[in-house]
Amino acid sequence: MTDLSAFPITRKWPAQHPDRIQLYSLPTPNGVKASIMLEETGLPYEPHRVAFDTQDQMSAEFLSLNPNNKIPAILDPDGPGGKPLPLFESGAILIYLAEKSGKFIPRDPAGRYQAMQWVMFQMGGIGPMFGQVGFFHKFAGKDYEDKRPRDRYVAESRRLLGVLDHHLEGKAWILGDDYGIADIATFPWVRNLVGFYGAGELVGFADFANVKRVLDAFVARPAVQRGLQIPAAPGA
Ligand SMILES: N[C@@H](CCC(=O)N[C@@H](CS)C(=O)NCC(=O)O)C(=O)O
Repeated sequence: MTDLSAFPITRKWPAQHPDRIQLYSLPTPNGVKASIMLEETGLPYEPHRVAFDTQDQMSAEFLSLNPNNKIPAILDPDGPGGKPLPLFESGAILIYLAEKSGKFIPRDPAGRYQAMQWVMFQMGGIGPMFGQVGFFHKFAGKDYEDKRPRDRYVAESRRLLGVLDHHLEGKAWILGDDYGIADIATFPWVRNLVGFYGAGELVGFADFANVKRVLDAFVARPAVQRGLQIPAAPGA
């Protein structure tokens, strides 16, 4: 039987199945990247809910795994060399799970770098910029009188959507015919921008028909539908 007791995070979120990948998350645009990937690969895992309303992400147990107090994070009891591997940052988690499962990343080296390039594009551009649109359009920043910060992030988000839209012309997925980690990184954020943040009109989403087409295909995948609900809310 696998023993994860050396990891303090398992004291707050005990592992019922310590032989499975432990997922610490919440269904946010970064969190669902990990749950969707786990659902897509079929790797056995056990989800644990990190509740923001009770500041679980600031607890000593969570910080022992991710000192950056952000979800998602995982603990794989069977990491490289058969040793447990704790891991945070959703981009690193996607790459790790793709390599572990041998799925959703091209086998050829050039294709692998293309996948990483688009994951980095999401991590460094789409996520941070769309997140700022959320702050200035939906959350506390919407009450700021000065609209210049909001407009700057809207313009940059629109520019990024244009880059993605142009790239997706004639393609089923970001890497062409094959669905993979670049899509799993990117489309939860696009969905969130036009859905939860309600910023579709603000960024002129109707101008990006290719992005809309691929978003619809992404959301229609059964594993995506499941991953968007994981970890489930209490009582759900
Ligand atoms: N770069 C990180 C960002 C993760 C992130 O920002 N997570 C948010 C939810 S989407 C979070 O945990 N926020 C909690 C907090 O800031 O206290 C990643 O991609 O994993």
